Amino acid sequence: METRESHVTVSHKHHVPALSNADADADADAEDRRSRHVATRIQHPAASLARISLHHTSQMQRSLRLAGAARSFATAAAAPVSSATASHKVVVVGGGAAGLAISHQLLGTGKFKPEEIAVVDPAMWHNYQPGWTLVGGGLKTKEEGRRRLSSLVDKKLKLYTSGVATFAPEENSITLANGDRVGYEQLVVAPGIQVDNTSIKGLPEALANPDAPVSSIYSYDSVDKVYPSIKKLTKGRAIFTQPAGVIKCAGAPQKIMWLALDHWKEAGLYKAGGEASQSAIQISFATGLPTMFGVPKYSATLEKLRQERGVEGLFQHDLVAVEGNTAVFTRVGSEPGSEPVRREFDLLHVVPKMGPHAFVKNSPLADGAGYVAVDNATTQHVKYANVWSAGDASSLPTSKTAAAVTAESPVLVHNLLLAMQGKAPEAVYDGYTSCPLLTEYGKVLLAEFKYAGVPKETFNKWFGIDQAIPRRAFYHLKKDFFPWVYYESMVKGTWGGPKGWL
Ligand code: UQ1
Repeated sequence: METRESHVTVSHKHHVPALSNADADADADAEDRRSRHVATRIQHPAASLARISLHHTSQMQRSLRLAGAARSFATAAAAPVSSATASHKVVVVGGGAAGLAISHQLLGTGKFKPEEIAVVDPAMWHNYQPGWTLVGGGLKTKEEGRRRLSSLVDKKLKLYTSGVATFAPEENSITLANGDRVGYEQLVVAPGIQVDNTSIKGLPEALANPDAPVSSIYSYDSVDKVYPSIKKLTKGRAIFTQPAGVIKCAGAPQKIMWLALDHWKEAGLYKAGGEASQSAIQISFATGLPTMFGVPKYSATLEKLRQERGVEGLFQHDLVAVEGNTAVFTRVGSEPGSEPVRREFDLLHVVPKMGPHAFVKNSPLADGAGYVAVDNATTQHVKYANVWSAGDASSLPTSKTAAAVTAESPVLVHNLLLAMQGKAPEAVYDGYTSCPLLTEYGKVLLAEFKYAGVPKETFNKWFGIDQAIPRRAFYHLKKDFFPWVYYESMVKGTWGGPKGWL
């Protein structure tokens, strides 16, 4: 039913959305992992990141009608200058994981009247991006992880469905793509980041070509190409890439590789171990980074797995182009003008470069890299005391994940409420983030760490468990519990991640 979609590129992102109850079925025991390759549905997160999909199917049209009215999805295109200037106590830019968690946590304090808090997001869909790895592994479908954004926004919040055109922090207002100006007392900027398929030459065409064995779990459109291409491969070279630079969920590029490896192993096409070189399929991990993972503790485990499983490591290799069946990499740190490395592939899984939306990057709120410049501890803007940011769009120097949002949001909310009373921020974010890293079907290494890559393991604290060891219980957290708690609780503002329910 998902047919072609016209993408309206919008400023916003969206984020993490999620899986649903439907995935409560599934797995339980170790033995039936094969059957679990069958997609149930879930889904994806990232999708919305930077774009929105308007489905032109009749089903969609019906849904739109049911929803009341089609949204405008206006982009920054010529917008009439006009309209009433509205004003709110708090304006939250972004209806992704951070924007929804924060606006509903604020609402949940009982301190706000209807429409005193507004959410701005032109996206029709909210996606559970952490579920996209599972879709790529054939464990869920992409449709099951998304929700209509309007269905996730409490009726007591005002929802603006036009994107942001500009920020005017000196005037305490923003301008929407449709020309409306919206004023605020406090502003939360959480529109996420965008996944830039055009950052790799030839990638958009290769992804769109059903015959090209090139796919990516990083966007809604391409995520359902991943598992079929894994299943289709019976011999040859499979390359999985990770770019240099900041991406969402830095573990995902290898999660999908570990699932594919496991699939091929089960199918008798890959011999993990000393005989890997004689396998029908050869696997390479080509990453812009110098190691398997940014945190030494987990990197050690993952590097050991890589070697044991016979996966070739192409470190500091940054994919720049896809030319037919050849992947072209620049060597990170090499002299300008150096010859690129060219590798032929029979399957290529690509993670494109990512970065801030232009409307954030080109605004007075951005730091040099284009992220919203906030204090690492308080989430308050470094220059404008009534501006806050969390989630992927923020400058918070941690790994960009939904787990990070669970810890950032209560800190932001607490400090914003203090600011409304004229008080200084006191809550502190320690950089907590997490990466539930699938190492095979049925096993997850649960990386959890704070600033500077220092491990902060929830289950180690409570039960003395070393989370660098891949475990089945963590797999169920990843596959069943997180998706469930995400839609059931996190986007409603009642989930504090490792702290449990708020
Ligand atoms: C979490 O709360 C969450 O969101 C629902 C995730 O995301 C998808 C996570 O990956 C993690 C690790 C958490 C943190 C929660 C616990 C219980 C460790």
